Amino acid sequence: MKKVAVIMGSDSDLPLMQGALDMLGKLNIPCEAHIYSAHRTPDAAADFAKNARANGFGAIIAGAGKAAHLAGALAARTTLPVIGVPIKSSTLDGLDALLSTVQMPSGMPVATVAIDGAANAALLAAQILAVSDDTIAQKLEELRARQTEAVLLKDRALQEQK
Ligand code: RP5
Repeated sequence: MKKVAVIMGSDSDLPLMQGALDMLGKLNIPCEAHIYSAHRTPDAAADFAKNARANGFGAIIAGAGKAAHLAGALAARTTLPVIGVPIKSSTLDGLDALLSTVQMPSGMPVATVAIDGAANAALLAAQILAVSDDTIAQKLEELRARQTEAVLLKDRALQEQK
């Protein structure tokens, strides 16, 4: 099975990015987490991205805050799908990170999820791998079914309050 990389710009991003790691764990998808910064460790970030496909990764999740260029910097050095997570870690409430992550030039896509959307990034990575992996596809179906059931249970509880 292909691995998913979860890269974050700082250790201060870990509490938020843990949401992606937890979701990948729930789906039994092997993953590796690293702290690499587009600005503070540009060479390490570039080396990771350049070698990611050869090292068995199928998708990269990149979370960063402020001037969040990490996802774009990784995407520039690999043709693996890169999913950006803009992180709310500044006085601008994450809008800075959202724009820095999502506004990629044409020819260089980053699939950007919502501000702080780490769990959704993991789900999207799983859905990408599931295109050619039936085990992950099955796990995703099961997760969706549980999610549906949980919402319907809440609806039933609401109806009983009336
Ligand atoms: C970004 O700056 C990081 O991704 C983090 O969200 C933010 C603050 O980093 P620290 O100063 O806490 O290391 O590069």
